[in-house]
Amino acid sequence: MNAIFLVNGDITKANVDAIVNAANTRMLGGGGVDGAIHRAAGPELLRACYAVEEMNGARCPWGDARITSAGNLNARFVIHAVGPIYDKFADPRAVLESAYQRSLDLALENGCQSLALPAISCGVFGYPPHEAAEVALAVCLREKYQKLTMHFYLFGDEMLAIWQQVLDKTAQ
Ligand code: AR6
Repeated sequence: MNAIFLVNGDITKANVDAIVNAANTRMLGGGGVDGAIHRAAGPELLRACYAVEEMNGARCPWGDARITSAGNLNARFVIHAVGPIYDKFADPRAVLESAYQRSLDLALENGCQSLALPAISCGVFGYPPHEAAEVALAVCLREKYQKLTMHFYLFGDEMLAIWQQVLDKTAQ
């Protein structure tokens, strides 16, 4: 059984091998969890992001992820994942699924055992939280990821309750 824990809290306080960030394609910080992660990590994280190869202004395509060092965070890595803007994609579910999958693959490839993850796309990008929880947890429950310990950091009681409900249903 894959180890998935749900926390109501600030992901920048996580003590894990890698913290997953809900980034955008430029990967140079922003608002929401991205802004909080960059503030807590300090300028080393921004420098590490600038060093990621860029193509036409994008360091990370939609539905993909990139890994960097983590600056002052209590983690070895930050994994920058780019989820969909819900209203801009014909199939946002596939893009969100891919963003989580690529993040977990990068974690495995880099020898991580523990991860902290946010509700990617559930803020500014407007993804409905119930559907997002179904997508995220289905990926995390795959056999391929059973060696990972995954801590979802969710902001607020309402968000936590939604994810708990979906986890209880999915993990049966
Ligand atoms: N810890 C855990 N969760 C948080 C934190 C935190 N410190 N801060 C916010 N959240 P969002 P997105 C929750 O908007 O929708 C940025 O500008 C938040 O309540 O951060 O993927 C990027 O640069 C919500 O549930 O990410 C992109 O441009 C969830 O994290 C864009 O926003 C995700 O909300 C990405 O939008």
